Amino acid sequence: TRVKRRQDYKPPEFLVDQVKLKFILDPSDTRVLTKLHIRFNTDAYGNCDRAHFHLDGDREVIELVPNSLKVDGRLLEEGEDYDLSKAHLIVKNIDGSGKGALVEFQVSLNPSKNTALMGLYLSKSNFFTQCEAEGFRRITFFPDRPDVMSIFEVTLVASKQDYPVLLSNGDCVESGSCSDENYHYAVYKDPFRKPCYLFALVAGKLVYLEDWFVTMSGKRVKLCIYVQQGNLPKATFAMDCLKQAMKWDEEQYGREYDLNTFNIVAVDDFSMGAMENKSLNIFNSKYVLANPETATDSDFEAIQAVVAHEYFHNWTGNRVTLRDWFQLSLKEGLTVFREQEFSADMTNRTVKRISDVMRLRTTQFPQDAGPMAHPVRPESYIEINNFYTVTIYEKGAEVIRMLRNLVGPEGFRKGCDLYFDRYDGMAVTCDDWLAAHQDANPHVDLTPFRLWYSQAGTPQLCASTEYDASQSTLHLHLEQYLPPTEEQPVKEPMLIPIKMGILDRDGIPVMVDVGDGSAVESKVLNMKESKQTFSFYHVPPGSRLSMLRGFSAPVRFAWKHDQPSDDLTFLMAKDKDEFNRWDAAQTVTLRYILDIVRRMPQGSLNPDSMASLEMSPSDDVFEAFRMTLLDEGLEHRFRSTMFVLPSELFIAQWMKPIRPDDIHLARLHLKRQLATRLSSSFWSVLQRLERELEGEYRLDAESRGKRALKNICLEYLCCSQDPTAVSLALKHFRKANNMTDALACLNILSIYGKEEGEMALAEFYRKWEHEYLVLDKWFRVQALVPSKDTLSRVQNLLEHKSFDIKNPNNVYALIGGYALQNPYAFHLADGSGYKFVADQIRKLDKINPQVAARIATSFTIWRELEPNLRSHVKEQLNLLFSRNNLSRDVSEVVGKLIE
Ligand code: HT7
Ligand code: ZN
Repeated sequence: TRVKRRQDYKPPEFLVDQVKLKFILDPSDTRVLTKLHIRFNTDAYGNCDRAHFHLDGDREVIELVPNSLKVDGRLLEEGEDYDLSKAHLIVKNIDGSGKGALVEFQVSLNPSKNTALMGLYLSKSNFFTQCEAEGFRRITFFPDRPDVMSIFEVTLVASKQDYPVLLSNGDCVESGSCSDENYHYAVYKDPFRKPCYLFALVAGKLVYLEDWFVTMSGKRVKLCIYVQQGNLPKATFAMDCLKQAMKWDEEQYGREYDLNTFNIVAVDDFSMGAMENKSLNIFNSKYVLANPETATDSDFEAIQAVVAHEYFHNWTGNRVTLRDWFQLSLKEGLTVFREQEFSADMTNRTVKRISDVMRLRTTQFPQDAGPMAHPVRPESYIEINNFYTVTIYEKGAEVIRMLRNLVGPEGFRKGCDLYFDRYDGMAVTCDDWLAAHQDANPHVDLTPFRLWYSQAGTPQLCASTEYDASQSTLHLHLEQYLPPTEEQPVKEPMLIPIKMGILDRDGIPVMVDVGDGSAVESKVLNMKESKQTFSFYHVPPGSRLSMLRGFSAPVRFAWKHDQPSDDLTFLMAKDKDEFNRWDAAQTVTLRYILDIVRRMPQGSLNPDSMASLEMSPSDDVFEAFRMTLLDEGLEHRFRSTMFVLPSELFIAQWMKPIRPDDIHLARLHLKRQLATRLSSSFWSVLQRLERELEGEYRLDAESRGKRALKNICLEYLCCSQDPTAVSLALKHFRKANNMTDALACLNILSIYGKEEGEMALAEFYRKWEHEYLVLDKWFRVQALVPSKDTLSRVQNLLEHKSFDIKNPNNVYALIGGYALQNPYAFHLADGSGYKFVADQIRKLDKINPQVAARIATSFTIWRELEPNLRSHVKEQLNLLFSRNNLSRDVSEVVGKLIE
């Protein structure tokens, strides 16, 4: 298998100025007539006499129609004038003077066989495309790389009756009936040059919701969301989000939309969230369709985020695109960052930050610490589809956030303006991005910052303090350490911005005075060395530090000597930085859970012995949680988030070797203790919120916060094995007028109820049997039950008539839920969970390798597991790897895991 390396980049030999495509659409025999106006790249290579033009083409799915290949009208002969290999078409001896040539050919495809959902495929009998990253080569022969940018003109021809809607990028410039009256056609022109990964077409029976947006310069843009018949009312929320995003991008970045139409199309079969094809975004239907009965509050928030993300790509990704796929984070990290800020402005800034950080710490940190670690700008890959990772996306966004903090909001805006100005219409690199910011901010030296792009791994930051009472001076000693990774055995110290503050013993902020004449409530320390000391003056005795406020850098922070729990409960109650109040709660609970696990010999914890376990957090911990729960001055949503204990995957990062069962049981023990000790407070908050939420469902932020807090109270009460609470959950489940409450109760009942859980699951299925997106929730809830019996339930559900293994959403809900999000059920002592997942990976690999490879990442932490589990995983990985015909996707992941 060929490894691609960043340092091997060479500009394309031929450029394609214009692409004309004509699709004659048919489910099993689609014809694509391709005309390419090409020219030798004299800018990069000067003049030459003749050169070979290399086109990518996946010959497993596309076939060159015999006698169709011509250059400047001359029919070419195979062998003599062109060669075909498994993945290429090479047209020989094209003029190299830069004068240009017209290459024409026809290919045939069978979309009905395309289960990989890459290239042209069918979903519910409609045609869709997905070209990022390398799907265009499954549609026609083409130099399939992002630095070849062309003007596209696309003609679609299809049966009028079966495909009344015909869409492609840009504006429809012509349409009508064909000579055979059963067929019609539409011609689309996109005036912007674009790489082929942004090409899209859609054809089928769809209806649309229409609206308008007037841009800042007064241009009227037509907005359409296409869905299947019957789903129109579910598209209104996404439409509102789109308009919010368009306005926000104008206000925050001065970016205006550039075409007359913007279309979104929803599809049920899609490997990822959505795709930013120029003016024709294609979305996984779960990020478009919503109403309160079928979608939860979190679904609504996810829709808002994804609609905005794809829209923002119009500038960050489309207008300014990538030179090569190693630069993927240039568009993805930046666009995630833009979406995070948009969502923070639209919802609750602290809660959004907390949920983004939770995700980073639960999924990206383990990736960065294991065999799948890679830098934000990778150096090599085998299959680019494997690099749509939390590191590229979420860590990439953290890097942008640090950059903005480093140059300040105005400096950042100047840097962005320069970036868009300088590189509009070009295919560029992360270095170009940094160069724009450096040039816009000459007073800041960004050189040390560059390491964030090139070094993999999560820096560990260790702190200790020394207080000099005679001078009222506090010395903060910091040490950073970046563990070596396979590709980078020696790492350099990073530039780590640490936002911090000081609180006196009453919790009043102490002005941070580092002796530079400024005194501020919150200060950013820019740590550059591997060891560094910062001194603070005029610090009263008994003061405490609040470190890494707002999670100002993606690092693992720890004090050299554990903070006493009363320091943490003090911060929970008093920190001016709400994020750090939450983080203090995470630390206090994490420490307690780890304490139990470390003190108990392996295997001594079991579900029955937990009740008699004589360990308990100190009273001040319970009190701090009680105060938070009852504090009416805090937003409901924030209060509910404070009660989300650190996830099992996060806890595992602090334990070696990992004992998943013990982590689960210790966490459950803490949850039960909190539930029992705070029971009357949970009841009173719950009852009050029940009253307040009575009546019609409302989607506003305040009501969403109330529902979140109400449902977490109910969850704790059920966790304390209070039978009244379980009956109440069943009652709530039955009378719920919205999916948020119904699903929360279903979840609670399936975990803490007995027959109530089974009843609720059966009732839920009967009610939603015909709602595909709701059934996904039903599959996921069952996959997430933390029980040793979950495996057999998941196995049975695979055979369920509503489950379709070809549908990625179904797979992620059931198999992904089990393997990636339910450690207690997945890590079974006899290894049967691993065998099951490995079997599914083999099956999925034949259908959709990209999805199979994602499921395979469930083994990322296997080397850290306790020996028995480790040996079971190893056996499965070896078996998987020994198999012939694995896709590049799965073999790259499994190969890295066993390396
Ligand atoms: N840029 C999009 C990436 C994407 C994708 C990649 C591989 C295979 C299928 C895919 N669908 C979408 C998504 C985004 O970040 O906006
Ligand atoms: Zn994206």
